Amino acid sequence: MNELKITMLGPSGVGKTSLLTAMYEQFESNIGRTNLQLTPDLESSALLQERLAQLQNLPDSFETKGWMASTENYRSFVFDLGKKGAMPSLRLHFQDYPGEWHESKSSREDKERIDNFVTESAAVLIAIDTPALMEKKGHWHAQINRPQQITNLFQRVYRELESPRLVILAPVRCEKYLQTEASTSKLLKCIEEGYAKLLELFRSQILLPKVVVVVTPVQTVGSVLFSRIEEDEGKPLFIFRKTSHDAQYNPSDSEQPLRYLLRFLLRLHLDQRQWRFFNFLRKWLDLDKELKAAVEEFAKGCKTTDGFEVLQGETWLNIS
Ligand SMILES: Nc1nc2c(ncn2[C@@H]2O[C@H](COP(=O)(O)OP(=O)(O)OP(=O)(O)O)[C@@H](O)[C@H]2O)c(=O)[nH]1
Ligand SMILES: [Mg+2]
Repeated sequence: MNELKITMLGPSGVGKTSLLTAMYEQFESNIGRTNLQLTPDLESSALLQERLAQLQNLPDSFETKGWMASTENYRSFVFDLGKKGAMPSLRLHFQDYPGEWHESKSSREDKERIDNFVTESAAVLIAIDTPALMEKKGHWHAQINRPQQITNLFQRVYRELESPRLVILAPVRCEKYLQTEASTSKLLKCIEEGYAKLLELFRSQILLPKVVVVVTPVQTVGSVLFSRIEEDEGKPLFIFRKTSHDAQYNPSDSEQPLRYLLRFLLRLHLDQRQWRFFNFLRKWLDLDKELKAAVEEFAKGCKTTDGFEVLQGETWLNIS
């Protein structure tokens, strides 16, 4: 089966694995009407179940620390996409590594592996710890989200790109900032500022025609709001609170990155140009009109308001 790789990019603890979990979970619960099925392989399925249980059972008040050592090893999550009850036609391979690999203390090999993941990926999802970006005028942003290092990574990897690529900026833990229109536009403004150099690189003459950049704020839990930052020996603890003791797990828009991904792939399929990287996509949906219609229906649900924005490369998302 043809396989496409996607990298979950971001330092330790920003929420890569939770984002992936929520994305799959909401795909499953939102997809009801469409004739699509996303099936995790054995290993991925077990891990997703455990991570989902964690997200569903967060305590009333808890903290996250951007500086904690990862407890996870490199994992890849494999999903097969197809019609319900039919043989799948495309394998999506999400590479989810421990964010620790970005740190100076990690080995050169580990750092190189991240570059290699991005090199071979059709799409990259950058998980952004939103409170670190927004609170205290972004005081903790550099330390926790490492935007400069991420920019450097793309400077190394996105050279002489042969085919288009999709970059999704996914602010997570952003419940608090999506409450009003004013705070939502502030979130977008802070992303443009906090990732100014990265976005400038993508907007450069050579990359602009090839790189699609979208912002998709994802509420992986929904019922938890950022409350405050406490400092412990100069290190930040981000304290979160449930909106009420019995507030239920209530994720919102977590499947949106997948909708954008499929929209991009459908567009490449329709394009019919020869891209070495995506050659197999030209035939992907030719034999199965129903699958094509299902992918199209799902892709049409990409949001473009309430904090969602296509920053560049709109033509690569045009499927009409
Ligand atoms: N407030 C809040 N906390 C979350 C949310 N999602 C995840 N968390 C917490 O953040 C912690 C870290 O998230 P992970 O998804 O494991 O982060 P990661 O980027 O995969 O980290 P590494 O695997 O170490 O690189 C989790 O253990 C959760 O408790 C969310 O939507 N809101
Ligand atoms: Mg992880």
